[in-house]
Amino acid sequence: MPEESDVVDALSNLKPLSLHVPEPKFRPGDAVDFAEVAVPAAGSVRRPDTLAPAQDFTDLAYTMVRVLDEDAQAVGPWNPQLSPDRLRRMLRDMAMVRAFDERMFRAQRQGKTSFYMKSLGEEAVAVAAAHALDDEDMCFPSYRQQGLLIARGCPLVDMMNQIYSNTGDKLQGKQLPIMYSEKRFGFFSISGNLTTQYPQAVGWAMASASKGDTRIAATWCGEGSTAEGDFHSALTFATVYRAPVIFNVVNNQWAISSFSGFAGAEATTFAARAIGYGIAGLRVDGNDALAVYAATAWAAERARTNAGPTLIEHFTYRAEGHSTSDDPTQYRSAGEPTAWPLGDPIRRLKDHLIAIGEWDEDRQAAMDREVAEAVKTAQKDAEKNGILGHGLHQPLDTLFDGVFEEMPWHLREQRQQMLDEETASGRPWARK
Ligand SMILES: Cc1ncc(C[n+]2csc(CCOP(=O)(O)OP(=O)(O)O)c2C)c(N)n1
Ligand SMILES: [Mg+2]
Repeated sequence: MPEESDVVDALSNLKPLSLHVPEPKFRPGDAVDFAEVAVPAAGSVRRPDTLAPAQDFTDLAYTMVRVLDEDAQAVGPWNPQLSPDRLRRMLRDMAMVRAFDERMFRAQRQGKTSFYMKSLGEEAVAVAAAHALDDEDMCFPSYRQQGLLIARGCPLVDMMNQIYSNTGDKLQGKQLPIMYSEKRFGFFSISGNLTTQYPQAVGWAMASASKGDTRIAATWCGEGSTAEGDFHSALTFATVYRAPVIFNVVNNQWAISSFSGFAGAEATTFAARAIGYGIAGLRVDGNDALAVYAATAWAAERARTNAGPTLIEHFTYRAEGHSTSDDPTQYRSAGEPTAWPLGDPIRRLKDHLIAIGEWDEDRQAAMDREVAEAVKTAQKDAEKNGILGHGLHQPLDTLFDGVFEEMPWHLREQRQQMLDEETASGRPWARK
């Protein structure tokens, strides 16, 4: 038996332990060079059968499905062979998202709303997915998939009313601006609590399957959000029951001011999270609308034929701040967005349409004018219902509506007390 003092002596010969703390490559003021980001050639990745067992193509979690090549041609086995009409509609939807973002960002800066979040540079992720899914499929998005609503035809005025929390807001001002809820468009209520949508999507998909329905679920979260426990419990349920669900991880490199390394990106890819669960994993060029479309269509077919869930990592870049409350110049180099090696998703699809003789610069310019005009007109209409601080809010007592089917006695009392106080104060909020 060694003496206790012998053990202490032996340990004292070891090197002290140390922690690895990830550090982003570039900070404000640094020159940016993304040469270390591996970008495989378009068309170089094989496309397995949608019924193949997940363990047969684990390599796809470490490469990148890409369709659009350097000459803007669509190449390789993942080319979804879309009609020019479909390509033009996807292009227009992405342009509409960008125009909408631009205008609502400005509205926030003008004090018309308290908050906004752009999806600049990530438009293909939501828009191409919406085109590849059936309209009846159920989406469980995060706050950066406004492209789903726009591609599914949600009226812009309805989205703006929600952003302004005005009298036209069907959510009665109960949700933070941009946290839409649109049952009509298969768009589940956005939650500010990251990744809660993942287990909800799995539950919905399991219910769809257990009822013998044909609809599948798709959900989205950011790469930072994969660190949440909900992400992992959702994947466990999904693999056990082979739930018909598509998990999208939007790896836009940043989670507010935390870079992707803090969610595990230094050690492996986010698509590789699928492997430990025995789920199909694909890693996709998120700025290539055709690759996003193809991967989503592949995963949808897999889910719809009961072959199980798929996790898709969309490799992209958040070209703007996290939200209007963020200032990215404080923590990352201003050179990053322009140096990003995968380019701009709208420009790439536009170049492709031009390369195949189905588009030109004049039509692009006309389309840009047309979407900007549509957004402007919708904004005028929405502002008739009120903007922040201009009186036309939801009546104060709607605060209590739409939560309980039968309002409990103590809330009825509180509501009455509030109305009495408002009436006594002579302020114009109270409805009755
Ligand atoms: C459970 C929880 N933790 C923290 C936050 C604060 N928060 C809001 S967004 C965000 C960053 C998320 O980054 P990511 O998942 O990469 O998505 P992205 O914003 O890049 O699309 C954080 C930390 C939150 N809303 N909920
Ligand atoms: Mg992110």
